[in-house]
Amino acid sequence: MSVAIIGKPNAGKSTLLNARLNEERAIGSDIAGTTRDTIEETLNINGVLFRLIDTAGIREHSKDVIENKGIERSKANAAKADIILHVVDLLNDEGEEKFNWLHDFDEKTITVYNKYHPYARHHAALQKYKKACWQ
Ligand SMILES: Nc1nc2c(ncn2[C@@H]2O[C@H](COP(=O)(O)OP(=O)(O)OP(=O)(O)O)[C@@H](O)[C@H]2O)c(=O)[nH]1
Ligand SMILES: [Mg+2]
Repeated sequence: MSVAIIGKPNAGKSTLLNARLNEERAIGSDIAGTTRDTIEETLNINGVLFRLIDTAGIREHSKDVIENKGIERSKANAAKADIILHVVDLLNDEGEEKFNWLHDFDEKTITVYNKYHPYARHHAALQKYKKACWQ
């Protein structure tokens, strides 16, 4: 079962991968665009093998050639994965809107609301996603 972890730069994708693997497999940092290429690892959860794919953060208007190649790979991996984890940064991403192209994969997409912090309740993004967070 392949699982593509996708989202905007800095959303916490690599951190999520590392947390699930319990090791620092991918470099995570507060510099947007840290992951340039995809990183794959297998994870066995109760006998079910998952192939976790950490991807380059997706932004629509990058002028960086290498970053754009990474973004193309992110989208390609999302398209062919069995499951998409769409990581959303609640702390910093005020105007989060789902990527338009991601709607094609709604039935296999799980949104992961990341960076939830109680002290940030005033954030617009958190208000918007409050229902989803607490349901
Ligand atoms: N406060 C907070 N910070 C987090 C959380 N998850 C990740 N971070 C931080 O967010 C920053 C970005 O994390 P990464 O995992 O590198 O993000 P990414 O989505 O892989 O970023 P790119 O590779 O650039 O696309 C790092 O400084 C992490 O420590 C969280 O749940 N809460
Ligand atoms: Mg990363």
